[in-house]
Amino acid sequence: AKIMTKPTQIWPDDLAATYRAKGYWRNVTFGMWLDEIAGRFGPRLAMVAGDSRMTYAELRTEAQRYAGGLLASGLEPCDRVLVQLPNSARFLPVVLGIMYAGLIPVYALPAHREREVVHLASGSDARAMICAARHEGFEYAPLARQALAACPALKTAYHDGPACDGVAALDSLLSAPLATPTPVDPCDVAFLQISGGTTGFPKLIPRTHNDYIYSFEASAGICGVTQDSVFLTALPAAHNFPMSSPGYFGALSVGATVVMSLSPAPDACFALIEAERVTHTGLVPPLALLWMQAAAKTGHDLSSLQVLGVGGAKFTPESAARVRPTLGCTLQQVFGMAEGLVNYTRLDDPDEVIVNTQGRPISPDDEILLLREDGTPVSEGEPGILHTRGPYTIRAYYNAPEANRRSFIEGGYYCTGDIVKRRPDGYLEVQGRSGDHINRAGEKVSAEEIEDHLLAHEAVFDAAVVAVPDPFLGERSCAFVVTEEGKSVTPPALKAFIRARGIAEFKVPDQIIFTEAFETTAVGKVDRKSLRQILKDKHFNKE
Ligand code: J2J
Repeated sequence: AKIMTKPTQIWPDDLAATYRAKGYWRNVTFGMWLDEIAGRFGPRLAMVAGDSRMTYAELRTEAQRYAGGLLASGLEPCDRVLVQLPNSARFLPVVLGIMYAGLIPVYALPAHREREVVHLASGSDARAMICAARHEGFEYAPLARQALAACPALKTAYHDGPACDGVAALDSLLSAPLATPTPVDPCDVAFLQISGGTTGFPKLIPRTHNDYIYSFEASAGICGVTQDSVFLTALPAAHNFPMSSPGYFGALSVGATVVMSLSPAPDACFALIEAERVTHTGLVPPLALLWMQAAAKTGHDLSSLQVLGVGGAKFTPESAARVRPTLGCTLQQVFGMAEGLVNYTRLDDPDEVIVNTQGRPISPDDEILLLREDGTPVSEGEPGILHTRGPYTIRAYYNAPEANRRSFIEGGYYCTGDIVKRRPDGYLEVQGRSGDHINRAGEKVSAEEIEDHLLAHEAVFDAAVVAVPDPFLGERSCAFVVTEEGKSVTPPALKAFIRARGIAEFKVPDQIIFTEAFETTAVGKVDRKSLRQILKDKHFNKE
């Protein structure tokens, strides 16, 4: 029997009425939105990806053909479709086609492997999945077969290649175009995204048409994206940052051109910047550092670049100050999250603000609370844990009652876990975080999830994973491991074991330290959070 737990996202009536009255929620679905932009910008260039160049009209037709094929395959409105595509020419037509058909994309990263894909597919009851044939040396068909075998609700997998052994060709979905979008409620969930998360099980983030369209349309304005802009998608397109801050959706909403790069590396991107006269892009701090280094010796003309958004992890003031001198463009700091709230420095802010802060919220109706550990508000200027609610911040994760009790407080505020200071001018400075994850070059890795993988090894008695400052990655992961008595394992063997469990490479610990039995304090056993802190202090914070 088909499982029908339709994802929802509900704001209280009074707030919803306010968001509507103030025009944040336009009551437009992604399907209607695609019709809108195709109507307004039809003959303009919408997308460049490899050899493919598509106008807005062509992008819509291509999406309509996927939509027609998906519905002809037997999928019904609200069914979930897992998408695991790199930044190829397929990405936009496929995800827009899914939404045009009234279906719900579930975004996986190309770096995800069996564990993550199965978790996402089963957690969302996905009925179909669409993946690449090959990307960065990895074949996706075997992964798709593993997912089909592990997830009973998952009936069909398509890959971007010829049909093979249980996996259909993505091209087989290109059929008669669906003339009009399948009607869905703009308050319904448009897609599901994976959260970085601090628990062992990544949660699913349900974003609605209304809230998301507001977030990227408002972002396009704040980021200075216009019809004449060219936006480069350098980061993996499934991430919220390149999707919406302002992202390819923000760019398309104003008639700009979106350029897709299969790699965020300077050589690939610099060539595209020069060839397509790219004006806007977004990067995580380690990539921004790499680009600044490479710009000094590049032969490519980067003069078209106007705005570089940097976010996902803290960008130090020293690095921030080097953006204009090295890349010749304006830096825009972006402090956002897939759960909603996005803060930007404004393009006309003084350098001091651009260099030292992570910006202020998109919306006047983004409400911010800075609380102490005990839940009381901090006094003016004191750092606190950021809680927020607003017109595009979720009120709950999908199907996760326990996580929801931990992550949302009275009034529906989302607890970001970020420790933030608010300046008198309203700008935020990110100081740290209270949750136990590793922010590895912008990818969030849950300590608990990796500990569980380590514990699965027969020689591992106990494990604790911590974040360690890293000059390039921002943070790297270090696993402290206590072995079973009489057993041993080498770090490379343990890494190989973790990798073989089928997880994204960025989750494999960067460093492994074997240690004696974990300390317990005089009063007894400590909780895992304190244990991680004790280990970290002992090994890395030696003065
Ligand atoms: C410090 N920490 C930051 C920043 C995010 C735009 C930009 C980023 C994301 C993103 C996003 C930070 N300085 N400038 O979705 O739309 C950390 C915080 C935050 C977490 C969210 C967007 N920018 N962070 O990174 O869902 O800890 O979204 O809570 O991946 O990244 O991670 P994620």
